[in-house]
Amino acid sequence: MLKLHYIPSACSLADHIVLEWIGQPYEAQPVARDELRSPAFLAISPSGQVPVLEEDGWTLTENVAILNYLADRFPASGLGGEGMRGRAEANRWLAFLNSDVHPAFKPLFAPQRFIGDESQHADLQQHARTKLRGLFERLDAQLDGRDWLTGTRSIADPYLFVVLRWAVAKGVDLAGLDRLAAFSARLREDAGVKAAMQAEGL
Ligand SMILES: N[C@@H](CCC(=O)N[C@@H](CS)C(=O)NCC(=O)O)C(=O)O
Repeated sequence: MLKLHYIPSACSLADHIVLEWIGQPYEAQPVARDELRSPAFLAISPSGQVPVLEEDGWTLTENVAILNYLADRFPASGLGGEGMRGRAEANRWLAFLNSDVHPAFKPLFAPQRFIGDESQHADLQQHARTKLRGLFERLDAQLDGRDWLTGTRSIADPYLFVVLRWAVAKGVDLAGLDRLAAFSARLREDAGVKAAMQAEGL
C-alpha cells in the first residue's frame, strides 16, 4: 500500500490531496520536526525533508517526482493531463511552483538559514514578499478563463493551493488577485482537500 510521510501544512499536503483525489487506499504518516534528522528518517529521505512516498519497500522523494508517479500509477485519475502536451503543461506549472515559488518562501520560514544577523531578517523577508507578489501575479493571470492551472484539474493544482495557504499565513500581499482567491475558496470546499486537511489537523 502507498504511504505518504508528511508534515502538516507542508508541501506534502499537495501529495496528500492528490492521494485523496485518486481515491485508492493509502496511509498517511505524520513526521515530527525532531524526527527529520533521525537515522530512520534520513534513511528514506537523505535531505531530511518531506514528502516521502513509500510503496512495497520502495521509497521516493521530491514532490515533482512523487506527483508524476502518482499520475502515472493511477492514469484513470486524469491528473497527469491529456497526452504529451497535457503532461508538459502540468509539469510547466509544477516546475514553476516547485522551483520558483516554493524556494521564494524559504526566507519567510527560516531567515536564519540565509543570514545570521537578525537585524536584517525583516528586510530579507520583505524582499521575499515582494518577489512572491510578482510570482503570484503570474499565477493569477494563468487562471484567467480557467478553473485549473492547465485548464483541467492536474497534479499542479494542489501545489498552488498549498503555496496560497503559506502566502496568507506569511503576509504576502495577494490584494486584487481575485482569480487566486476564487481558486483557493473553491478548493477549500473540495471533498478531497477537506479530507486531507482534516487528516493533517488543519
Ligand atoms: N526539493 C524538495 C523540497 C521539500 C521541502 O522543502 N520540504 C520541506 C517542507 S515544505 C521540509 O521538509 N522542511 C523541513 C526542513 O527542511 O527541515 C521537494 O520538492 O520535495
